[in-house]
Amino acid sequence: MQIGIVGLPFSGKSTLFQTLTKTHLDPSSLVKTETHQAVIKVPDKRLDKLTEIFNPQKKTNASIELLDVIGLQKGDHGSVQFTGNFLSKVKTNDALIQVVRLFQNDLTHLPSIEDMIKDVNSFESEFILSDMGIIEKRIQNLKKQILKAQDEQLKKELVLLEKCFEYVQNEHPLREADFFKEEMNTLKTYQLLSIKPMLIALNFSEAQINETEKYLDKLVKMKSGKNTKALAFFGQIEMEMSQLPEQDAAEFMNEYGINESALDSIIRESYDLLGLQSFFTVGEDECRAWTIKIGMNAQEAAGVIHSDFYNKFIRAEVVHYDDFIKHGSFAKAREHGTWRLEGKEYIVKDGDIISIRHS
Ligand SMILES: Nc1nc2c(ncn2[C@@H]2O[C@H](COP(=O)(O)OP(=O)(O)OP(=O)(O)O)[C@@H](O)[C@H]2O)c(=O)[nH]1
Ligand SMILES: [Mg+2]
Repeated sequence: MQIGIVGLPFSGKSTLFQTLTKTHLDPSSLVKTETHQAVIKVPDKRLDKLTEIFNPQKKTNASIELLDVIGLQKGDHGSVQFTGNFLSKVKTNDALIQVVRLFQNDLTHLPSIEDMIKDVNSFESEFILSDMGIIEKRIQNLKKQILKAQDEQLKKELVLLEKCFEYVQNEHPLREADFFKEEMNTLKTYQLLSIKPMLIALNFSEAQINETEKYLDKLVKMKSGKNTKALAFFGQIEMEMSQLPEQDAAEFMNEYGINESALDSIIRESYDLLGLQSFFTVGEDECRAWTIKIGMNAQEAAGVIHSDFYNKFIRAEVVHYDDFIKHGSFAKAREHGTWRLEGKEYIVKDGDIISIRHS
């Protein structure tokens, strides 16, 4: 899974990237022509607990690839201008985090609610405009092809694209539209932008800690459509915090009244947006969290571990994390019937501990 951090210049993208990846970028590398990329571990207290219990040689968290996307310029009237470099980085991302500056410093004024709305809208317009161009071109092409050969598949695609065109023409992002799974697969090949799930991350300074709700409420009213979420974070102090030892960071957070770190909340919201969940495999060699789409069955989940497990799947031994912890061991969980065998059609739940039986 790959998530791109986008936003206007000076909004705090690189600050958030450094917070989430717990890295420290050389200031000279923060020039606008470079894109930073890193893999982050998805924190999961359940995996930590399982590791404590099994004491394996290796612990492997689920991971997300994160991109700090650079290459944006602000146009004459405050509008955003997408560059080729920006588009090429962003179009393959599974989801986007848009950082919006709401902090003030020596160089900038304190943004108002209206400024926030303008920033979010100018970005959205650009996404929609870019998609409109792609869809329009494809529609023209399809019409030509259909004239030559009456292909039913192409006709179906044309109907789908005309529906999309109407949507963007009415200035709605495609992420809010309803598509069937098959339609989604077709649309994936176009690498559209407004279809990507979007997390809007409002970057406040710590002095505004009591004001975030006001901004968030307004934003949620304006952008309450499907596949969009919003949250507040405190870029500067959270970056400093992320570079402290864990214990000190916890005290620091307490002091500022921050309940959840940006890392935790952003990952949680991203999982939610993308319809993702985790299951675990445990053992003396490795305890590991795996990421799958909600709704995947046991055989599909086995395929995420290894394609052989998909092809040679027989059964899955399953116990939910909560039941395992409640009963304390596999044997006890079995006595209570919570550790059991499931067939390939079993729909995996978030927090299931699974062992695959294969031929
Ligand atoms: N006061 C304050 N300053 C911040 C905050 N977040 C970022 N900054 C500062 O704002 C400046 C820009 O932050 P960056 O993270 O580099 O912003 P960016 O979006 O990556 O900028 P570009 O890559 O140039 O588009 C830096 O000097 C940061 O230290 C914040 O929450 N509060
Ligand atoms: Mg930057």
